[in-house]
Amino acid sequence: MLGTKVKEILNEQINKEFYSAYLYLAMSAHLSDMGLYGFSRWCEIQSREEIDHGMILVEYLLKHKEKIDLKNISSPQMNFSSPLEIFEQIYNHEREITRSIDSIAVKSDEECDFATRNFIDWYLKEQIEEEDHTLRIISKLKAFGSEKSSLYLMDKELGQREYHQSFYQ
Ligand code: OFO
Repeated sequence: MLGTKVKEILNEQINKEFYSAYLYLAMSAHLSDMGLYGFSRWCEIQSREEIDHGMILVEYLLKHKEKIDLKNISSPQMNFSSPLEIFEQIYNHEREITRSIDSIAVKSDEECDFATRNFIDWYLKEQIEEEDHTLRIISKLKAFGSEKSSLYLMDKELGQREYHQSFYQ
């Protein structure tokens, strides 16, 4: 049986993951409008991964015979000024998600819900990767992003990203 508070914050986390998917989709659409199709693809794939993250939480709750509470998803910001602004926002957003995952780990410990404490490790690792990838892109944008030819090459590189469905094992 899962902890009472843990169940609540897992349901809140489902909402945050689906909101993240919305946010990445908005960014992807904006980048596509700017003609940066590789950046756009990167964000679109991230949006799909966020849906997977939400679904893994749903499946986890269902496996434990717990109730799913699907809350409203807010509209994300739709307009941005530059790829650098977008990736800085992504980094800040992912830092907040990390804090939110950390608080699930803390709650699981407080409620002696060791199943969830173990489960949430997968998300903690995922956050380390996401923050790292985003910071690398920000560093490159800061170093070369003002040159059109470099931006073109970065766009090509980010466009190579492939979608792999995320699974919790
Ligand atoms: Fe952006 O990561 Fe989900 O959890």
